[in-house]
Amino acid sequence: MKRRDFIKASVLAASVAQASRIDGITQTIFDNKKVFGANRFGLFWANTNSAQLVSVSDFEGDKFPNTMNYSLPDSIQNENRVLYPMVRKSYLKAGKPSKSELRGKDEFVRVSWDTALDLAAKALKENFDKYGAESIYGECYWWGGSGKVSWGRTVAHRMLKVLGGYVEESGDYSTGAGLVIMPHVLGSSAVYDTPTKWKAIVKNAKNVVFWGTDPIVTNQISSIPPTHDCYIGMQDLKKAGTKTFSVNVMTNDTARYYGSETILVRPNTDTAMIIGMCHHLFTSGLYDAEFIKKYTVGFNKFKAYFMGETDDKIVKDAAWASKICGVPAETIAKFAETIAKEPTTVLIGRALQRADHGEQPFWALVVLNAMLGHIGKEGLGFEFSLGYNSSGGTDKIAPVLKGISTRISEKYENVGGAPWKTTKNITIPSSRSIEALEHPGKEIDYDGTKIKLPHMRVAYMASGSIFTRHQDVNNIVKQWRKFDTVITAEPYWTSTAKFSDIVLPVAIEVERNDINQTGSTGEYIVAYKPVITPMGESRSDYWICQQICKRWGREEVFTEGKDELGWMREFYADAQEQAKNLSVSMPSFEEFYENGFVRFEKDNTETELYTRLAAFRENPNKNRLGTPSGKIEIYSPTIAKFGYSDCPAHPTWLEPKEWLGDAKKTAKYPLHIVSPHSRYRLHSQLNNSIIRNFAEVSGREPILVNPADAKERGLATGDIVRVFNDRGEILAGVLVTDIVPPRVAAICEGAWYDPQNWGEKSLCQHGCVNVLTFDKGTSSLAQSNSAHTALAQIEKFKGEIRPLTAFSKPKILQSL
Ligand SMILES: Nc1nc2c(c(=O)[nH]1)N[C@H]1C(S)=C(S)[C@@H](COP(=O)(O)OP(=O)(O)OC[C@H]3O[C@@H](n4cnc5c(=O)[nH]c(N)nc54)[C@H](O)[C@@H]3O)O[C@H]1N2
Ligand SMILES: Nc1nc2c(c(=O)[nH]1)N[C@H]1C(S)=C(S)[C@@H](COP(=O)(O)OP(=O)(O)OC[C@H]3O[C@@H](n4cnc5c(=O)[nH]c(N)nc54)[C@H](O)[C@@H]3O)O[C@H]1N2
Ligand SMILES: [Mo]
Repeated sequence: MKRRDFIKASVLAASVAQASRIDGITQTIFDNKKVFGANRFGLFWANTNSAQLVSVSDFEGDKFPNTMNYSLPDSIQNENRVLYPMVRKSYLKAGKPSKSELRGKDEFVRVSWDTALDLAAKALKENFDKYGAESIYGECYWWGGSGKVSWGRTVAHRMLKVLGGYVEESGDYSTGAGLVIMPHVLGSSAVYDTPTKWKAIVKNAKNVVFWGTDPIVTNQISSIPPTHDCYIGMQDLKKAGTKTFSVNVMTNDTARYYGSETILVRPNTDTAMIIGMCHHLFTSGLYDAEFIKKYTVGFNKFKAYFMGETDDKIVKDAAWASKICGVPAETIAKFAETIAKEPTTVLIGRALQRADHGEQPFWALVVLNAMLGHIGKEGLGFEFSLGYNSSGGTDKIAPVLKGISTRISEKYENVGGAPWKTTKNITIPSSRSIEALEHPGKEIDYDGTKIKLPHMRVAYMASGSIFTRHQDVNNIVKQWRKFDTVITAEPYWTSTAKFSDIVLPVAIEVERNDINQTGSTGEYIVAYKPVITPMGESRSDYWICQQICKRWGREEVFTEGKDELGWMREFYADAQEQAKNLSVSMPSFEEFYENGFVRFEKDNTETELYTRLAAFRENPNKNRLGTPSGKIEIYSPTIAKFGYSDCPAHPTWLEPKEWLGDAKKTAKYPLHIVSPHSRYRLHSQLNNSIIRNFAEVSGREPILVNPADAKERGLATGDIVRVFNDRGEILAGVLVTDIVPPRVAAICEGAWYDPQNWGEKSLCQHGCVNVLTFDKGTSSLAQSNSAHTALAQIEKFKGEIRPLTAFSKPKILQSL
């Protein structure tokens, strides 16, 4: 088959939605194929037979292939795929919003694509026309699907921009507090800046501190297909025998890989420990006074605070810190001394700031590093970004692939009054959506401004999973009813899909066309191809959004006359142009598409030893930071002006809303629940697949419990327990282990939500940890989520254990 014909044929295979599977199978029986594929887990070979994905095998160019991808055939060809467009019965009957209290209880009715799209397009348009952008919740979120053309999040945003505007969230759940505090401290968002290279760290560091980070686990996935080069650097670090520390609430995989000296800190108390270290460095004369003088402002104000010269009169020494964080004072002092005296790199994770007052530990860590004085020396100082995205490997000399955006071409200014030109998106801080549903019109503080929470009426959900992502799930269930219409584009019957009115079945990476570039070194430009026929009638997010725009008479505004392959060609051609200037060669599009990838081989030696803030260290006048002073702000006059009691003007220890030091609260709920990211999935993704069998305990999400806590409660590994607090209750499977210290219990985020009764404050039978967490902004500054702040109690579950329903389909009617 000629290349062009091959492309046409595969597009056809993907686009004939009603094609009979039986015909497909008889035509293609025993046609073993090995096709290149890529997704957020990595690069792989997809082995197909008879139009099915039979297995996934390692791609040679992926340095450390991610075993998660082996579960792909099971997760993709799973019985809980949404096969057809569906509408909730009461909604369909009325042809408009109806009986939202029956969401999650009503049956779904299979409908044609036309019916589903008509209803979705109508709900969006009518509400936008009547109530404006504030009525449309279009945040969507992040981790579902990928690609430069048909990623659900971007195309949904583009579609809602074509409508005129929508409600979006600034920042993110990952590092929302860091993103807002860092511009005040370092003059840039910092958390997403280019990170220091592993090579530079391995070459120069005598100590590497993993502070609240577990990169062995979290580097497995990436926002763009990873080639996992980071693990080369991480392996080299081990080979070099560099001393490592892990400051954490448990002994995590990274600490075990390196055999790190683990300093166990009480959850959410790192700020106190860091301030205690600063006090010790200052009083013992071990801090770098010259660095502080040359590169920072406001040290004296912070010094007065930790020396007990401010209103509270408390000397914040190591002994003071020890009482709060649980680390012996001598350990705090010795640790501070070691990392001050020897070349040290501090790698900072994000869980630290996904907690009440999450701005503080990030700020405090920057200040501690300023006192250590290593910042900007080759491979040394602090780093926020080596815990994900496979970062820190050697860059390739490669073009940068463009992608579809929400920018609407000026060509279409005469279409439909071009509402996107006159309307503006409404932006609320990340994770404040449920608060908006609960209190529309309420004014909240945010980074020196006031934000009025919008009155949202319609939700368009794609690429995200709110019931596993967001905090206080029982409250989500309650507030979610306030939406008149919920439209969800999903490949699976997730809880979000089940709690919707209109469900649009989505084709995922191996079922559709797209293009992407690998991260973080840029080594490959990759093609996503429909290697199997999309399940049921599922279609790409791009196609879905295009069809909705078509119903508003604005199809071309969305497509600019291009289908997915058309966009792929355009982005590829742009990369070819760049490649010419870089003197690297790229094959024709057809050749690239057939092959599945193009590789850029040449290392970029210029950035090989890149170190964060090296330029600033070298010349602070020429390379001023973006802060008002141009220096690191230990005290921020800007934040002082905001006058927030929950985010003062220098790093400050503030008690979290719930923590182990609060005797009154721990009397009832004595355990701190932390919810790290799982090595067995990407948030909630893959939890519906066979990989669950490697992770679960007694068919539930595991809860890691210390032997002492288990003994006190008569618990053994394999027991099913009820984990509860005032917000809710979940079941989980006990794993007794001293990986977690006494009074800390860990349940990974992302287990599918499985309420016994949809709609009431219900027991989750499966272990979705966010039933227990609370929904509160970190502070008036960032208003990000506080997912890692939660106390609870555990007891052996004595009730009836029912079969799980999380992974089953809802009741489906073939017609009304
Ligand atoms: N307690 C607690 N909660 C947390 C965290 C924590 O540490 N603790 N971490 C937080 C963080 S950092 C994050 S980033 C969030 C993650 O939150 P999300 O990004 O919401 O997480 P996912 O579970 O990956 O959701 C992706 C959804 O997209 C769907 N999907 C897959 N492919 C496609 C596609 O091609 N198209 C469409 N339309 N959908 C698709 C998947 O089935 C899945 O339902 O969770 C946050 N929540
Ligand atoms: N396999 C896998 N990898 C992922 C993801 C996934 O879902 N699965 N998600 C990706 C995403 S979206 C993100 S944002 C990143 C998240 O990256 P991180 O936020 O860095 O990851 P977490 O697992 O939440 O937490 C990292 C470590 O912090 C520790 N910790 C928790 N609370 C505290 C505390 O109070 N103090 C200290 N010192 N340590 C604490 C945890 O025990 C854990 O070892 O990971 C990315 N990588
Ligand atoms: Mo994240």
